[in-house]
Amino acid sequence: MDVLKTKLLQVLPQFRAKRSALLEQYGDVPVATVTVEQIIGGMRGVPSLLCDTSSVSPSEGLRIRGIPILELTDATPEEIFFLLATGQRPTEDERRALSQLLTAHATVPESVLAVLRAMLPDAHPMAMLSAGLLAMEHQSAFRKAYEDGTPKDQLWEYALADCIQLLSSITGIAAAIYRLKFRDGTLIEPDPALDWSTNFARMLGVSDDPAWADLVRLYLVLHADHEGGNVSAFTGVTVASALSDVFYAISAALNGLAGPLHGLANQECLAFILELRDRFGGVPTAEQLRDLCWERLNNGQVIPGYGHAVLRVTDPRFTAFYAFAEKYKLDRECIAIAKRLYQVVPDVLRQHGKAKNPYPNVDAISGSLLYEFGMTEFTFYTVMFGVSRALGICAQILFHRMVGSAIVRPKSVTLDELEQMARRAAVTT
Ligand code: CMX
Repeated sequence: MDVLKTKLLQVLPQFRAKRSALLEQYGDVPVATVTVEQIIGGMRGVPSLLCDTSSVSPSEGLRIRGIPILELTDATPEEIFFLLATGQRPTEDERRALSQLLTAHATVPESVLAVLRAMLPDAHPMAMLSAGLLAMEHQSAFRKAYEDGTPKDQLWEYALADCIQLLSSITGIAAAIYRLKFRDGTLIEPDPALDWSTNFARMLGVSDDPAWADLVRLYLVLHADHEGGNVSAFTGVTVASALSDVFYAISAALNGLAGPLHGLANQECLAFILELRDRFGGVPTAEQLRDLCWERLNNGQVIPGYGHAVLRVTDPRFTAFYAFAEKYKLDRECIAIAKRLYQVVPDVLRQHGKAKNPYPNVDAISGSLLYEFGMTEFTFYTVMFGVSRALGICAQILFHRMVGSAIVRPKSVTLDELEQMARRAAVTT
């Protein structure tokens, strides 16, 4: 039995007992209210989803299973996945065993390569990643188990098998997309002796610098999960709640991550930084940046990499990347511009007065680091994000299958119904 399944079997009774006790003791206790503004405004802040893998607080940012992300910056992505899924950090033996599992299928099947090759030259790398995962769906152990009538409380075991298969393939698929689209089309074979992220760094073939492999590791750690309410996690978990398998669910999640207000923001952010570099012939002064930011805001454009739906402080993941740049003394133009923007933008956004959070999110610097090492094709950046986020969404789906969560089905209301509800509520309050 694989190392993760062994641990999950140990923690499964606790997960189920905790959920059942909550339902039994407090099932009908109201814990929140919802305003008209929240219903119209993307359900912002409504506590209506269960996500045990991670949490994001406005004042502190991301915690993975209760551990602040800044305490996990030396971990490998395998450790993070183990922690997300089980709630416990792995021992060294467990980490190594999981690493072997996750690198076992990094060679991309010919059938998947054929799909990638058949896509048009202007296909976005995210569309290719999503399609590549769908092309693997026929392998789903979960779908087969469901069709065979496996009892619902055992389905999680097959979801786990799919997660391992998907995660061990996604690095190879992503690297293949990069090589096919942006390099000479030759693929670099995985090395089974290397761990998940080092293999990914190697298969991309961007740089031999050990700092590059360290950056890919950190990138995959920092983007792995960000609770359950963001577009990609919510989408993935919702699709899986219909008992669609993990290949369908992660492919759907990636389609949401591809949006410019979500995962694509890192691409937009680097485009912004390059625009600044080209316009000012290098690193602009603080004054020039301030003027340019106001110009954008006055044109109704956002400042990419700044603001957040939940956070109200500098994103700790930005802080971790910033520290990485300092550690490796990375100070070429893009990083220098990202750092200078950090000195300027929060004040500008505060004065502008619209954004609830004037501070940087992770995207404000992540792309500049990739660019520094020679990954200059920024339409690929969201694929890097997607490979990482697949860890968290897989862990979230696993949790829901383990505890037997219901299909997601909130109630929608029409504008007229909402108006009537609001009128009635206004009279009684
Ligand atoms: N620049 C300019 N205006 C901004 C802004 C920014 N960086 N961030 C927020 N605002 C504006 C919003 O557009 C909104 O304006 P309207 O009322 O005219 O629609 C207003 O401020 C209030 O927005 P908010 O409540 O502070 O932020 P939201 O929760 O609506 O949106 C986010 C959050 C991230 C989409 C938004 O801050 C944004 O567009 N940022 C730039 C893009 C970005 O960096 N995205 C990456 C997010 C990380 C991720 O999810 O992956």
